Amino acid sequence: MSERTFVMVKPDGVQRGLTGEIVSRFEDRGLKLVGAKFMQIDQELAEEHYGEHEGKPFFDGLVEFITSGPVMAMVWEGDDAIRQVRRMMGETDPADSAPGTIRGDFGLDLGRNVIHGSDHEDPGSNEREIDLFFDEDELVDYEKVDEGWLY
Ligand code: RTP
Ligand code: MG
Repeated sequence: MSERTFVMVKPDGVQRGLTGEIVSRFEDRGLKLVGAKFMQIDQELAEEHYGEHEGKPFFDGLVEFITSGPVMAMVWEGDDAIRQVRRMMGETDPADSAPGTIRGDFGLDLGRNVIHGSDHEDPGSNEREIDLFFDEDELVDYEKVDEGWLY
């Protein structure tokens, strides 16, 4: 089933110049980019985005990190996109992530793990995150020239 997922290159990924590499991986996988925004997240947005983790010991550090520099916020579309992106990302901790995954290839540690993707185990998190970061008119509906071969 075609669906949309929210993906973000975190401040460490942007600072290290990994944005293009990460975009390339999703393009190569056949996913379709339908929205992108280069931005810096403020405290309020960070606390809402990571609201599920409020009260946990790592919450304040997580908010501080995600607001520490620009991010590339994106929406990608394709069949089973939420789970496919999570598989391409690897595990939360880069140390547990297989080589070939984004966190397995580039992540440094649990905090600096380069990328965020909507949680496929939390239904609706994709739509909630997309709504949080994008207005409806910032998402682009279009067909790829090679429709039939790609999503
Ligand atoms: P994300 O939301 O950023 O895509 O990461 P995730 O789904 O793989 O992991 P999640 O459980 O949602 O945690 C969000 C971020 O919080 C940091 N974290 N630290 N025990 C800890 O110290 C701990 N657990 C999680 C990670 O940076 C994780 O990406
Ligand atoms: Mg998460």
